Order: sequence, then structure tokens, then C-alpha cells
Amino acid sequence: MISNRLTWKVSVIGQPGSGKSSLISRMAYDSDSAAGAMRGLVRKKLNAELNGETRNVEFLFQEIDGFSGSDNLIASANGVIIVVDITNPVDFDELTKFINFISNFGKKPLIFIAGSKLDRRYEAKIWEKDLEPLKKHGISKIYMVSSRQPETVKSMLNDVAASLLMRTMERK
Ligand SMILES: Nc1nc2c(ncn2[C@@H]2O[C@H](COP(=O)(O)OP(=O)(O)O)[C@@H](O)[C@H]2O)c(=O)[nH]1
Ligand SMILES: [Mg+2]
Repeated sequence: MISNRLTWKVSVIGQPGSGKSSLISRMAYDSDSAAGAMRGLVRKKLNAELNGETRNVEFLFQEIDGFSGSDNLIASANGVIIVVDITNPVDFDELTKFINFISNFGKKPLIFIAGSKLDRRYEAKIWEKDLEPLKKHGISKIYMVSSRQPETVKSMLNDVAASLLMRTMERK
């Protein structure tokens, strides 16, 4: 048993308009609106479950627009959620380079991909199978989510928490 509270900083990064603010609002407040001018860190406490044990943990979400120039922010992240709007083509070369870079950077964060706007999948330009190869480059998990479908975001968040909890235990 570890008694101190666990706090994880999680960077939520992606192109402008990919759905980061909406996703953070859904994760932190279970709210429909993208918290407009989001500044700084957004806090969310939850009970993370791993192997039948429950731990009280705290997320600090940080929104980052675009894939360059944020090294100093990412350096302190325990986790990174890369948000990819499935209704827009994505530059896979740029994405792969970014993943390769951060996977060995700073605290060696766990890296997740959130394919966003799943409610618009009939307009999708990107499918889960297109994202799958990124696992070779150190992506832990891929989630297909929509901020308008709360359950998809809730299950991603619980799974991210479990992954971070497992990582934290391993490093003790
Ligand atoms: N249909 C749909 N629209 C979304 C979703 N998430 C975000 N949006 C819309 O996409 C636009 C950009 O969202 P926002 O969260 O501000 O993206 P950000 O720039 O990455 O923070 C807004 O018009 C949102 O309403 C989603 O899951 N489904
Ligand atoms: Mg935003």
C-alpha cells in the first residue's frame, strides 16, 4: 500500500480544432462545452482501479496546441494524450517523429492516442487501423472517443489511469 496521493501531469496535445478542450472538459467536468480560453492546468480527481485495488489519484491536464515548441511543457508530463481528429487527414510522418521524440524525453511519458469526434465517423478520414502501426513507436493504447459520447471518454480516462498506476507501481 502506498499512502500518499498520486498526482499525474498529462499533456493533451494535438492540432488546433482537434477537440482537446472538449475532451478535457469531458474528462474533468463531464461537461459538454469546450472550456473556452483554457489556461494552465485542469485538475481532476478520481478513483483509479488496478487489479481490484482502488487508489485515489489526481490528474493535471494541460492543453497544448500543435506538435512543436512545447518541449518544456512535455518534459514534466507523466502521460501524453495525442488527440487526432478522425475527420481530418493527419501527417503521419510528423506524428511519428513527434512520438519517437517524446517517448524518450523528460519522464519518458506513457503515450496514448485519442482518435476524436467518433460521433462523426461517417465522415472519417482516419480509422483505428490507420493509427495501429504507431504502436511500434511506443504508443501504449489507442482510443476512439467522442466528447459528445461521455462513456467513450470515461472508459478512456479509467484505462489511462490504470496504465499510469501500473507504471507508477513498477517504478517504486
Ligand atoms: N462532432 C463533434 N465535434 C467536436 C467533438 N469534440 C470537439 N468538437 C468540435 O470541434 C471544434 C474544436 O473543438 P475544441 O475542443 O475547441 O478543439 P481544440 O482546439 O483542440 O481545443 C469545436 O467546434 C467543437 O465543438 C466531438 O467529439 N464531436
Ligand atoms: Mg482548445
